Amino acid sequence: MSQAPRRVESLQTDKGYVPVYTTEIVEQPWASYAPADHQTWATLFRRQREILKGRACREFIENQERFHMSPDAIPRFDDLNEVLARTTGWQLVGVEGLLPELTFFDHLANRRFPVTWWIRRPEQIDYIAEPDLFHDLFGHVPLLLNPVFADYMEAYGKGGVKAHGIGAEALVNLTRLYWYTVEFGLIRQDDGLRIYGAGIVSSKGESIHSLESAAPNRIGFDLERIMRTRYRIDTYQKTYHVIDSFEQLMEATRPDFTPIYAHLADQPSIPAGDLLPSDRVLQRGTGEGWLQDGDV
Ligand code: HBI
Ligand code: FE
Repeated sequence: MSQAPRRVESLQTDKGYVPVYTTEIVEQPWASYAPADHQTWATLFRRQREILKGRACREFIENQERFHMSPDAIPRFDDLNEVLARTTGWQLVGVEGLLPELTFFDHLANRRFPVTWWIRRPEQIDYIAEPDLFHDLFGHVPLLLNPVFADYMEAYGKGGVKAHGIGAEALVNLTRLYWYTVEFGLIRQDDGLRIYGAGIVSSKGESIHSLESAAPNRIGFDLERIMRTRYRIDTYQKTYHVIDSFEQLMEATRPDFTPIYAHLADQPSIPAGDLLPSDRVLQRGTGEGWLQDGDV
């Protein structure tokens, strides 16, 4: 049994945290999780599943069931990988935390999803700035069973590897796309507006805010508009982008992005809370509670 890894604490600052940025793969030390770790998983799992009834897209809940995810214990990566291997071919790999972008893109391009091996401490149960095991496993993994979304994630990774060769502007555009879809995306389904973004489904407050608050804008998905839209890391989103289907997302990422980056290079970025006359507006937000600085 390899020595259980020890969590490398990232530097917590008043601006959030300084990512550790490691690249190596870490075996999930399932046997060394403490009872408190399983209890944290159970508390977060039960709370989010309750809040997400009627709020998460149907594929999200269905796929958690297919993975047999439960509050009883932190899922084993090996068990989840068996399900993934016989469905969409994705595999989970344990990591310490945030990866350098190119490493992250390369994993996605090869159908490997990096999952942080440690779970937040009890005192961090309501909020943790960096992605922990709960965010990755509970939030990101279920949709990897959806064939179209699984294809999108691979295409995104391949696009990221290419963008890394093109330059920083292309990377910013691509990071915004990930942010407003994979992390904070909404989808319009026949029973109404639903959540698919991992950053939302793993957050108690934002699961409610994203769908029910009058404060944020909600606009129809537009690839180039998203790539120009700045975002905030430390608060709820000012604007949520709504897709009509995962097929729409996959179709949007089929073309080569190189000409899109060139076309966007001389267009100004869009502040996170602004609306454009060309937007398909589902809700014009009141902007209540917005901070006026700090979007990237
Ligand atoms: N690393 N482990 C991990 N998980 C992420 O979601 C992640 C990352 N590195 C970079 C990153 N996300 C974002 O910058 C992507 O937009 C690339
Ligand atoms: Fe994430």
